[in-house]
Amino acid sequence: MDFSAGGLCKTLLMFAVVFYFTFISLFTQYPKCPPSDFFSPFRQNLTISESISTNKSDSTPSSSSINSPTNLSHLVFGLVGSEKAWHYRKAYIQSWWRPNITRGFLLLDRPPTRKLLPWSPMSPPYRISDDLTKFLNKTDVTPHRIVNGIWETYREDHENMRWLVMGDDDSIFFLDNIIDVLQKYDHTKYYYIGGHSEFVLSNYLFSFSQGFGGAGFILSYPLAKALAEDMENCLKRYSHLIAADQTTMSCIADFGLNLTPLDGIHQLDFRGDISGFLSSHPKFPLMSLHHFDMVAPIFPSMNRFQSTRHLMKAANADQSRMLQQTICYHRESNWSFSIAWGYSAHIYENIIPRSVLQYPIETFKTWLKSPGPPHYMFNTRLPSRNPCEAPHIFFFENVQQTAESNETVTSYRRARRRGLPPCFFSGGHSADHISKITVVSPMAKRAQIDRRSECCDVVRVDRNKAKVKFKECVTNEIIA
Ligand SMILES: *[C@@H]1O[C@H](CO)[C@@H](O)[C@H](O)[C@H]1NC(C)=O
Ligand SMILES: *[C@@H]1O[C@H](CO)[C@@H](O)[C@H](O)[C@H]1NC(C)=O
Ligand SMILES: *[C@@H]1O[C@H](CO)[C@@H](O)[C@H](O)[C@H]1NC(C)=O
Ligand SMILES: *[C@@H]1O[C@H](CO)[C@@H](O)[C@H](O)[C@H]1NC(C)=O
Ligand SMILES: *[C@@H]1O[C@H](CO)[C@@H](O)[C@H](O)[C@H]1NC(C)=O
Ligand SMILES: *[C@@H]1O[C@H](CO)[C@@H](O)[C@H](O)[C@H]1NC(C)=O
Ligand SMILES: CC(=O)N[C@H]1CO[C@H](CO)[C@@H](O)[C@@H]1O
Repeated sequence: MDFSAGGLCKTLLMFAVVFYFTFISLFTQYPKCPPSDFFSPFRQNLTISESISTNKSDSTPSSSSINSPTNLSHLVFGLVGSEKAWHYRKAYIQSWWRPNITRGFLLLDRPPTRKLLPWSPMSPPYRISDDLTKFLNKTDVTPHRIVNGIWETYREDHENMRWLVMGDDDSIFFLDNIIDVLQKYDHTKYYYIGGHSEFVLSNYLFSFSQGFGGAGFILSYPLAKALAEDMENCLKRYSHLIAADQTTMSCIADFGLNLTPLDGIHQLDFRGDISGFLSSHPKFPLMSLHHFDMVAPIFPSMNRFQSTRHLMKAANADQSRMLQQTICYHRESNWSFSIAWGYSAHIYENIIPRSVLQYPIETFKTWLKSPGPPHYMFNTRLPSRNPCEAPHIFFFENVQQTAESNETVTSYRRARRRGLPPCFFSGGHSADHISKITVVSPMAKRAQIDRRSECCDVVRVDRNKAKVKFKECVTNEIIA
């Protein structure tokens, strides 16, 4: 959801009005609703799902398939787009969509023009969204169309669906990680999984309780069904709201549910160079990235689409390590290495603790003009020209996997000269001569996705190269 910086005051005002009406309507309407009417469908369906999940001894085929591990066939995607933008945004979706394997639909506002036909088999199949103008008696129904996408996707395909994933036509999803994360949740229970905005003000203006739709949000089957079947009421109930994600959140809240926010789902409400953010990703599997149109290309000397495809090269080799920050030290020269696997590698000419390196360097700008800090939902480091604080920066170049050695080797190439003298405080060991870093990691995907980071050793530093090897941390190993 975009709104211009100039319109901030107007937006604030609008939201004040919207919240006022929401507040009023909450307190005037709901007491009139017979409570049984309002909650009984929810209760009833909860009971059904509970009985399924608790009756584990039941060995009918339907029950065993309910307990089998979640895989890609259980996910259905609803991607809301527009015909106009699809001409170029299809490149984002095609970078991760697996034709004939990923289930789901692209929901377009109008039929594709001849230029898009015949429809590419590499794209998700498309459907044309319902016209809601008569139903809502409104001319601009864009936010409602987005919400109604939940129903439109559900009605097309929900057989054996466990999770409904809603996103935009420029949402980039990391399917293997999404599956790994969802396997930890019971799909027969009610779940509304999503992500906050990184920009504090976006959460404040829209809601801290909503999943931002561009980053993608995920509904478990019972919730998707309940919401889809209640869609007409939902749209009517909140027809005064002007933001889709807020409408979705409001309707879900009425089922008694709150957001489960996850750290791997990224709206990317930034402007400019987001390399600092991507280089200090939180310790959580990367699930989605959004707003690639709004930020600078993430790799130097590549455009946005090339950058997306390049990032996916690493993701296709090993999603479990994607962007995961791994830190180790080279004592002989007092250097710190910080690797954001598949994206970047940094060398600092100083020993800097992990507690500091976990903060992104603020290479990016705020999404909107922000009156003052806090701008972000995390701490940042300011870019520095101090040779003891400024990293040498390398970007992902290549990935290779060799079955004999069971290893994945990624390489990272220096982006530009740092243009600073060495850090004298730590011994004056310049890293200017390093032009490439290779990182060796196990080929097996990392299973312990939500606990500690991996450890690493700097195994070699020679004339122009450095080599880093990942390993599991020894019990209670201190990375310092
Ligand atoms: C659980 O399974 C048993 C037998 O398999 C069945 O008799 C019982 O009704 C089931 N309970 C529920 C709550 O479905
Ligand atoms: C996914 O799980 C279902 C069982 O729910 C199974 O029938 C199917 O073969 C699995 N698909 C893959 C690709 O593993
Ligand atoms: C998808 O499946 C259809 C029919 O089974 C086939 O004709 C088509 O070539 C497949 N597309 C891709 C990209 O594999
Ligand atoms: C539709 O909206 C217009 C203007 O807001 C109003 O005059 C008209 O009565 C509405 N029609 C219906 C059917 O609600
Ligand atoms: C590769 O790794 C897998 C699992 O980590 C292991 O089972 C296999 O024996 C390894 N193969 C070689 C050649 O080391
Ligand atoms: C590392 O830096 C410390 C000061 O922080 C210094 O005392 C030490 O001699 C340096 N080690 C090397 C090998 O330069
Ligand atoms: C809200 C909701 O989805 N309610 C459904 C619960 O399940 C019954 C059937 O058992 C449906 O009729 C309700 O619509």
